[in-house]
Amino acid sequence: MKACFMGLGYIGLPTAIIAAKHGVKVHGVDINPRVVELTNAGHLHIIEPGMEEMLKEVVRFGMLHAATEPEVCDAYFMVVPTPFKGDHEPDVSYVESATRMVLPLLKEGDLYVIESTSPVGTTEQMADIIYSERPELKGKIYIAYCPERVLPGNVIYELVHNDRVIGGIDEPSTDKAIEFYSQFVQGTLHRTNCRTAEMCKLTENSSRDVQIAFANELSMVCERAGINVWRLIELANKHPRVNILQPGCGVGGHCIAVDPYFITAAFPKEAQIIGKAREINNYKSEWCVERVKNAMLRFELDNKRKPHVAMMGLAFKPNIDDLRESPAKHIVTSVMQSCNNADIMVVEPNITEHKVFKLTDYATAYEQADIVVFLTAHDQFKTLPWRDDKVILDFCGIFKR
Ligand code: SAJ
Repeated sequence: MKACFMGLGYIGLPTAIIAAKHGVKVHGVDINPRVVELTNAGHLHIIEPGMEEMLKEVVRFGMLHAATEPEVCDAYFMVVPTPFKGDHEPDVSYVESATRMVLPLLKEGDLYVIESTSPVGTTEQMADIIYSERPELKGKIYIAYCPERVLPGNVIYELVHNDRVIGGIDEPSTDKAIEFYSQFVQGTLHRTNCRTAEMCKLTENSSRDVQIAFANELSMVCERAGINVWRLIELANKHPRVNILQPGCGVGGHCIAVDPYFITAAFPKEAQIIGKAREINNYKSEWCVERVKNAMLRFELDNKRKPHVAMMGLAFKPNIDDLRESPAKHIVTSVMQSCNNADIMVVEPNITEHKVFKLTDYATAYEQADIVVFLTAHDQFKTLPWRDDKVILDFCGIFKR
């Protein structure tokens, strides 16, 4: 069995490596020659604990080879980005161009799978493209959708142990895809059709977005009402059927803040809560910016000098070094721009340098600042003592006060 992975990014590369480790001969394809070069040299171009050793091993044993072009295989996996175009409209052009690259290579009995997060109907759309170019393959190849669900940082474990949803364009396609994934997935492989599988991925992340929006909304209500939101949520969660998530400074990352738009773009009238949750989570970041600016003005009025401000955290969630789509980074940038680069120290303990921000050590920044703004709940910050002599804006529950 030889498999071709189109896209060697945060999901495609780890999946290709795990498949190779389980005896599948893998041909990995990326349009970026540097990614191909690094991969063939056994160097991981993404950040994922434990993955590089595995890559080195599969490359050494000749189980994984990367190139910029696909070659004849038995199974083809589309693991490319689905970004936005215009106003949050999903853009499936990468899926389409990856599909067109493998189209001439397809032969009877092959499996074609889309893993990329995709709007409902994409798998059928790609099947139409394949059959219009290769009508002789109709009913002779297997086409399915199988989204990934892994949490960055825990990919090695989750790729193998998470349950997966697999939806073919017909029953034999679902069977064939299940047969492939069962080579390395120990979680249950749940069968469905391709439209449900596409919607399932979008639903999982929208559900989390809606739940976080609820927590964020509560945090804004509670500030008005003079209630400690952290304690409130802790108490409400004592109810056996209530499980509220934690408020923060907004929702970031490349999935939860993105995928709900794939539903709202296609179903704007029906998807009311999903759309509103996106608005609330985006608004929460602007609300935080206003709070910081107001605290700085108040300090200046009271003390007749500009404050030293520490912005604690740039990553999009705790204990990672990933700044993509980070609300913390957005807040730091907005505050710096509106305050004409006043004395603002930027802290991110998980990275050593940044091309825009000059970074300060977290303990030094905490010590020197008059106003401390907690944006990302990194573990290091939780070791700091509460200080009555500082203005502390704790948007992510470091002190839960
Ligand atoms: N967040 C909160 N409050 C919370 C939990 C999270 O504000 O109580 C914020 C985080 O700070 C972050 C954002 O939400 O800014 C997203 O973080 P996350 O940990 O919820 O999710 P991701 O983006 O790292 O990964 C998600 C996962 N999906 C779900 O948990 C439903 C993961 O399983 C998916 O594979 C991934 O999206 C993806 O690729 O779709």
